Amino acid sequence: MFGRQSRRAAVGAVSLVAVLGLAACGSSSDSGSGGGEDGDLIRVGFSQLGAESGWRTANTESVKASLTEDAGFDLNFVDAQQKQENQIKALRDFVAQDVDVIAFSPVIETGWDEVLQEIKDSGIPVVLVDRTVDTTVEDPYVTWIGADFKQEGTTAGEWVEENAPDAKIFELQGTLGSGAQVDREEGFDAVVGDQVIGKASGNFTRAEGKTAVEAALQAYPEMTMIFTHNDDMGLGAIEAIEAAGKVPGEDIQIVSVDGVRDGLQALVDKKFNYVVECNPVFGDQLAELITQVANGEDVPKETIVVDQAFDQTITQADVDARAY
Ligand code: GZL
Repeated sequence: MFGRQSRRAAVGAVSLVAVLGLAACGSSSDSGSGGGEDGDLIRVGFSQLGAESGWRTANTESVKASLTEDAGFDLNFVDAQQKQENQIKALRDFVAQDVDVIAFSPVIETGWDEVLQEIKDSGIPVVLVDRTVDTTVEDPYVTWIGADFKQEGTTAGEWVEENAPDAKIFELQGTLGSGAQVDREEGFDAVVGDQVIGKASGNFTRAEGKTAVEAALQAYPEMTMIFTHNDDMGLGAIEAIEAAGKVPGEDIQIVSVDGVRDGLQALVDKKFNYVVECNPVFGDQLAELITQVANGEDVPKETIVVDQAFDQTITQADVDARAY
């Protein structure tokens, strides 16, 4: 596959073609799956942020199921256990290995300038996955695939505005500084921020979500609703609410994001009231993007993964039929 020298040459050639105004000579990779133009495996370094939630587990399963050797990939998949320093180390290792493409889901938006510049200097293209980055590095990645987090927050807020206009809301935030937390909060608060009485982070995990809600129940006895940035923290909230002798979904309503199986089961069980999906199953779309990037083809700057939303009309059959 491309070595760094040929990658730089390839980039130069495309730029030259663009300047001369000649028709782009994008290759027509007929594979539709992985495999570089020369038939070699595409060597991919993937830094996954962790295994903190049902969403992340489903996303990892989808990525691994698509980036297989049979599909034309040589995948080096590294789990960072939600630690940025582990991701930065993995990214530097991928540069040292001179992989063809680097893909990663950044645990938080900031702190990547140095390593993104090192990757850019190496000529290895970056495909950003799921989470977003806030960096001073110019043009740090070729393409991003993920969900519209701000819209997810807006959708949740609009349901609250329509169905619980007097709710006193505790906002259970995801990992502070992550794109998902920042944007969901922005979308939700723009609609019903005046109903939010308190906020705290549960770091997208069930255990930390439970701990945060145990404290919130003491601090905000007037609370009638929790908006949780993911299902896993919401499931921890259910445990805390029930331990306090209250009824989740009634005494304290729960609006959530993700739509993983356990979250939708809580909706069927009437312990959640509304769930906005954030679809983690986009491995095939990612594989296609990585193939196009490796082959030097033009790709869209972003690919939005389509979401839907669920209320308590969802049935057990609906939940049983879902892929994740
Ligand atoms: C969203 C993703 C978030 C999920 C959480 O695309 O980054 O991270 O909502 C996960 O469940 O931890």
